[in-house]
Amino acid sequence: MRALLIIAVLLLTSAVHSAVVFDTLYIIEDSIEVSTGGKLPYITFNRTTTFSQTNARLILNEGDQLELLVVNLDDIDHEFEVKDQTATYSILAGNQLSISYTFTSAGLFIFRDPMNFPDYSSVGLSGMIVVKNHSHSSFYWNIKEHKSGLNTDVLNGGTVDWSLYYPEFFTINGNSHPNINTDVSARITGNIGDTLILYLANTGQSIHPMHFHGYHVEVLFSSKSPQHVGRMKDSQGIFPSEGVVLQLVPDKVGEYPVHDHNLISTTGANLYPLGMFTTILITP
Ligand SMILES: [Cu+2]
Repeated sequence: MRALLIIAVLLLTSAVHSAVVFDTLYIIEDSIEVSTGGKLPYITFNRTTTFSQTNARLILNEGDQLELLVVNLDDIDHEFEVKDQTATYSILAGNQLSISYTFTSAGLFIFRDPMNFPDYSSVGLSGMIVVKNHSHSSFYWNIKEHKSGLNTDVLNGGTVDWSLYYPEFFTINGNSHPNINTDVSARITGNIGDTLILYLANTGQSIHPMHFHGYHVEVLFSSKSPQHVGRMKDSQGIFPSEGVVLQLVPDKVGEYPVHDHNLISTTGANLYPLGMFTTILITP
């Protein structure tokens, strides 16, 4: 009886905090501008029918039920999945599909097109679902690298030889240095003693060891290596398809660099510094 009562209370508590969230993602093919000024063919999940260089992110609270409509505005058939969930859905060119998900635990989850993986995911079709259990200032990094010829091959229906993958461009939310610092959702800003939460999704195919100068961060979540939770780090390697949540509590003022410690990732077409390089800005 007592156990039943506890279960009833738990159900009631979760019902109070959770909500049904309706959202739509539009699959749109276009191109993004790379750091050297050229264009790269690209497909993204967008929040509206207008193409955006930044992939969509969906922000939920723990326990929320997501009612998601995915609309394929591309002339190519696509698929949809949330990584680590078993179901994969086919969405033919010009069609749409409603999908329901419930996220019972906080963290970071990658959604993507798994068709011919990693081809379509790598040309842009991968975004993040953030599931929160806090109200702290939060920052979001969809980190990715790009090889221009590969994107052209995928979009033309050609085959890709991944053994020849030497990416040339490196982005956070579709931007490279110095434009990352103008993305207020990406640039870490705050005051001494704040609790700042950083959500990182690696939607590329390379490992990205991110180095935080000036401060240490605590690992709150890793989809790949949960044993890292609780560790204090100044560098955190993010593996392909991994979602990581980090917490930064600044202890001093200043502007400090954050960059990918694999230094090719701080370049664009071999020019430095045009890649994954940004700064943290902390004020009193
Ligand atoms: Cu460094």
